[in-house]
Amino acid sequence: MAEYTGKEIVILEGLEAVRMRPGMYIGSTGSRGLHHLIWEILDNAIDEHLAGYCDEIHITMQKDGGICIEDNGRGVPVDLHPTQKIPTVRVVYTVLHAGGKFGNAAYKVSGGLHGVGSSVVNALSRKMSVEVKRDGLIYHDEYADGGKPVSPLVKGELEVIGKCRKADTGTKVTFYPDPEIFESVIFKPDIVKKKLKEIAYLNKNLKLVYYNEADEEERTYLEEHGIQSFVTYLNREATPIHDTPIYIEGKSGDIEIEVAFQYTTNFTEQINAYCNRINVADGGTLVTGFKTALTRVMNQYARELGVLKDKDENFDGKDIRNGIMAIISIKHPDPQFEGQTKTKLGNTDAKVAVDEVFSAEVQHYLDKNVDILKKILDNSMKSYNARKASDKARNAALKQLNDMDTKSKLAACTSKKPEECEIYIVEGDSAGGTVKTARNRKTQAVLPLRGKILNVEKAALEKILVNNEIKSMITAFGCGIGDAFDLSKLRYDKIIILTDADVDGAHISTLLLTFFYRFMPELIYSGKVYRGLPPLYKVDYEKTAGAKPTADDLAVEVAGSKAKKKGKKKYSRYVFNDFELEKFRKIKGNKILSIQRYKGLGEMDAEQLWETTLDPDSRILAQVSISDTVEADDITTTLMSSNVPPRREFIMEEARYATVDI
Ligand code: 28G
Repeated sequence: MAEYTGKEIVILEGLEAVRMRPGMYIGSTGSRGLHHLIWEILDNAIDEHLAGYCDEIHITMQKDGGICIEDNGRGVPVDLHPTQKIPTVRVVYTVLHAGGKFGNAAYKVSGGLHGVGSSVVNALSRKMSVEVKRDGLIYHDEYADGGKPVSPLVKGELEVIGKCRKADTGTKVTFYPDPEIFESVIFKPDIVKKKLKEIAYLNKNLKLVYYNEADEEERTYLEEHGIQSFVTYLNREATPIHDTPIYIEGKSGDIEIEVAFQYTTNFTEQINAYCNRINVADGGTLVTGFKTALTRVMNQYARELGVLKDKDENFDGKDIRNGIMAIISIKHPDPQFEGQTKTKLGNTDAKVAVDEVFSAEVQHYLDKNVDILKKILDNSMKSYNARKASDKARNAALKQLNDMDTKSKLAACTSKKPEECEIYIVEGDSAGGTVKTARNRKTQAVLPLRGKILNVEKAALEKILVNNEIKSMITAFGCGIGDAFDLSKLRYDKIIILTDADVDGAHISTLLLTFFYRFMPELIYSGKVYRGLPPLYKVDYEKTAGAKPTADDLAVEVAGSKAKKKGKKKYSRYVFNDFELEKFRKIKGNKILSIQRYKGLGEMDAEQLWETTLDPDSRILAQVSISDTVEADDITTTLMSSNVPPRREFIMEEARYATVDI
């Protein structure tokens, strides 16, 4: 585009604002933000599906780093936009917040983190092209350097680059994320595939075709049974107590409700909720409606069938949800997302609607499937009895927790100000000992753990609560567990898991994360949990003639006066994994003198340990986060199952790349 008119400058300023503060629009410029670009474009295609015009979306990860998404919807309108006086397509892709929906919130139902739409993706791309098939013609528009149009307009209209059948309609978008904006512009196939799978479950009969040019992998995601199959999938490592997930659907006013649930022999409950396909991780009214209805209906059955003898006895909601895996998905015309992260649904009418539809329909189902009803009640009864029996044991255990400080191996820090304190949870007594010597006693506490810790996914609550390792942690943190959890009582600003950089270490750290995730999830959600990343190697090296040291090269003293006279300098570097070591070997100008491989933390001396894992100025910590509930639970189940191969695979990957998400 040669010259800009006044209006176009305003548009470009809008996109420039996105480039100035990408985080405000897509969350981050890291991997999450990068992938968010795909979700944002996908969302628009899904909206077209929800509007009833699109049943197939193709997603191609191109060899050249681009992502191509194509839908068979109506195609973004190409006509002149009434107020902007340029083709609507160009408005959609260059005007901030237009997003194709022009502020019509009810229209946009599939959602996204910010719902900011296509122009944001364009603003953050070095190149983007759009093809629209409509009325038998193929239109084209292209943008470069953050959304600047590069295609000419012909008499104010979009370029036509070909013809097609009249019935052939749709939108195709190809974009290349801008490396000046993102830390990396490499998309991860696993993340994309996982998302497509979730989208397929939440949008039954929408066909998603994935293709990766790099490895020629092609996959089709199509879930005829939607969330019912989703439950089956999430329960794939568990043992269900009835064959197929129960599926309920119905409408109350203009709120559409779908629920699928299945009981397993696990002791946990999991309810994933979605409003307009947006995961509401903190639940809200739709979850309350489901829980209230389920508790009421099941207690009613229990009394009718004489399962509960005493008229005044009731199952607790928790008894009834023991072992449940449920998905609630509703469509609401005017969703109110609340809370700091906007992940809780606030509409009161959603509670009423879910309660009404669910209780009516589930009774319908259970009246006809009395065998399943009995299995569920039997399961509730087991939980009820265990609860009664364990109340005593639990109280005793909790009481014991309060006066057990002496037994814990905690080496406390002297400061009592949580905002400056950290606790290191260290694998093994010997490493724990070195950390104790090396740490800053004022702010760094150390809790050594002995060997493997209990797998909370597999153990009963009474066992968990009397486990020494677990008791020590609960006491040390000071913030309680479960319902009694109180983040404001946490004694530390950071909880740092420190294990060896090997498979066992990764396993222990996963067991710890699972414990946190199940008993104090807020610790992870609030970003208090970290993993220390101890190096695997120490490399000593020299510079070859002419090579200049960089900021990464740490000079070390050279023994012997001869070497000193010659002006020879030795350097030393910590290397964190094999991949990095390979990279280092390829750097020209370094002559490797020796490589020391640390077998474990225990092999490092206090000074090395301080430098690599304790010193806030030089250590490397990875903050643990949860991408979304589906993924998180998925990984805990994969890891915790007795099915060995997938467990190993994940842990090895963790050990190599030190992935931070769980
Ligand atoms: C391939 C990747 C992403 C899309 C459509 C279809 C329409 C549309 C998109 O309209 C402007 C706002 C409301 C009418 C709507 C087509 C109505 C009639 C559409 C996509 C004008 C946006 N015909 N498909 N936007 N509307 N697919 N896929 O982005 O008033 S965006």
